[in-house]
Amino acid sequence: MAKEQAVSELTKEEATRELGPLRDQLRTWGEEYYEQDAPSVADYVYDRAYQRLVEIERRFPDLVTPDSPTQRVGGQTESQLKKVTHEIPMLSMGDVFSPEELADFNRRQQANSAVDVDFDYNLELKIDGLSLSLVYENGKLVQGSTRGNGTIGEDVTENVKTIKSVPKKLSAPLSLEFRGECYMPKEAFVKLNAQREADGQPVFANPRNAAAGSLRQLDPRVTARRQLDTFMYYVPDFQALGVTTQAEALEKMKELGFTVNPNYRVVHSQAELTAYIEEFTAKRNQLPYEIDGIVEKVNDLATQVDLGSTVKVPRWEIAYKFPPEEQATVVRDIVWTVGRTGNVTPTAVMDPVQLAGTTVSRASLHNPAYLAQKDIRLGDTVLLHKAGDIIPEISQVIIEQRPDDSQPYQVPTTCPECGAELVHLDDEVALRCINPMCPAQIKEGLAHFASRNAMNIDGLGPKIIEHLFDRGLVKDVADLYRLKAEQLLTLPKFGDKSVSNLLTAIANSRHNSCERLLFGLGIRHVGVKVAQLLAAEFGSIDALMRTPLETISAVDSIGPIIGDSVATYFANEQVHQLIGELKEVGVNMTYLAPTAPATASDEWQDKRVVLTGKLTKMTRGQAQEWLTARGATVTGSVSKKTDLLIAGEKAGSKLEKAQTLGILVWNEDQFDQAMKEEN
Ligand code: 3B8
Repeated sequence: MAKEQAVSELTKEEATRELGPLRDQLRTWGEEYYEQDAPSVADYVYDRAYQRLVEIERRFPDLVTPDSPTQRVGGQTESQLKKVTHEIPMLSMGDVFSPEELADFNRRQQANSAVDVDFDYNLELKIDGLSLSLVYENGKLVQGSTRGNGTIGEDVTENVKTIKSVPKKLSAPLSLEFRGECYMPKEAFVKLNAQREADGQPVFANPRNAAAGSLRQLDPRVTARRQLDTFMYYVPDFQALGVTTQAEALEKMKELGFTVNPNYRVVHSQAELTAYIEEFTAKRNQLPYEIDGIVEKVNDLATQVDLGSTVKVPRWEIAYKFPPEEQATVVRDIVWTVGRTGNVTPTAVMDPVQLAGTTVSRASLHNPAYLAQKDIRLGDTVLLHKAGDIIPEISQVIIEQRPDDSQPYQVPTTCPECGAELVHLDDEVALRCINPMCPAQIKEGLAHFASRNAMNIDGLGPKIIEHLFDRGLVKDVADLYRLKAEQLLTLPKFGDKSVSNLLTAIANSRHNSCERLLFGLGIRHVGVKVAQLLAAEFGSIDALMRTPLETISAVDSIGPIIGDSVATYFANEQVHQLIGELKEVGVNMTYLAPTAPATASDEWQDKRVVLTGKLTKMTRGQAQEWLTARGATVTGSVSKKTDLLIAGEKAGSKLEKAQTLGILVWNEDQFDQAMKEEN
């Protein structure tokens, strides 16, 4: 970065020259941030530039213009949501960037007040979300709104009602407004972005943008799926609550049913203030939500009133913003990987650096549009940070350090795995390989099919799938069920035991309830929950295949996008063929509704069980006794009528026969577990 000239050394001409572009830049960034929920730079890049504008304007007050970004309260509102007027304006907060500046602020605040004892401060974590106003009448939630520009916000009442932590009814019949922060937990943010990337949607830059984008939806069903959460922290009319300090107000809000962040603390001295800052600077990465600083509030509410507010910010509170955790490094390569859905994503490979506790050398660049917007090139020095404290992300290129011979990066036009032409589907930002025979997609698809939430085939991970695919043993998911022991024995590090375990795991997956298959097929927009809903609603894959689009879309919380995706998938002739093959190899196609916990006698009554191999945790006699006591029949040979084979060590021909017949197989541990659970 060009070394910035200190504001104190600027001549007025230099300041004038700098102000125009600086304000333009801030306006663009502000629009991206407030209106599109999609900033192109990290927050501290914006903060730093804004801070510089403030300093220049403070030094040359006659250069302040009414349209300067410093003269606006909050962001603009520009959306299709209904507008709400805030009777009491929703202010933002002033900020400082070092503990020294904070101490200065406190000295000035104290000097300007009539009170001559030292203030008690209530310290709170600064949650990185968006401000939320909740209005209650007689204890009933009647309105939820965003800050908007501070005076006019957006009506998000229906959306807010989908947030679990927002009480629809208070524990007392109050008519009052409450304010707080709406945020997205880190984990939900990571999952949402992974899903969006797979769906070809642009990803959110950080949890706050994800929260804003999720709350400001026209369709509350979208909000409902986004796992938003809240921490409430402010009551404009505190007298109505009958409290005298901020800490009491927080406690009172808890009693009323709100969620209040538990990490607040009243401090009485500079030493305690410093200790709090140090404690949470160290803990911030462990918290399940993102914080970007610490809020300091004068604890006594009457003193808050005395101190009052400027047009933009209260004088009784200030935010201390954490220094950015960022590292400079050099981009050495950009690699492209093909996902299960054909989504081809770029990843920057950089010189490794330490960042927020881990070594980082890769950062997703998401899609070509993102790459182009940031204009990231090979050889560029970039600043890295972690979005949501977790995901490494390039915040900006340091243009001044770009090599002279640098060339814009050329996005590939063909699939790195199969060479097929890459395309953009519909309005997707994602680049896709739409070759159904693309090996990368098939392998990813197989791994997804076997994964824990899908068919849950233990031991069938990506490495083994790679081997099976490369040897031509498995081309689609039905092939998995046709694998033979001899074939698996040719895999590296595979012996009798591992072969038998894998075959058993594959064979057992035939008995899964069909929502696992439905999810495992990898239909667009069909996640675990949707698969469960569809399976429960229609009862079988066949029934679902016969169901028209309108009927699927009409299912509660399904809707037209998912409905269309499912109907289109099952209209495909190749899909019919695959389902046919899966039936042939004995994969269950029906929904096995989870039953109420079976009573001991129920579960085993009339079951035909075969014991084979050597048992180590019990004798065969004990196992037999336990089973027959519960109404099961223990037989000596495996047939189509057998319900379960319990296979101990060195199980031989009976195990093989059970596997060919598609009979459920347990190992001794599974049986032992079942015995324990029942006793
Ligand atoms: C008054 C009080 C704004 C805020 C406030 O975690 C006001 O208190 C505010 F005008 O924005 N992000 C907090 C947080 C934010 C605010 C706050 N308290 N803990 C936050």
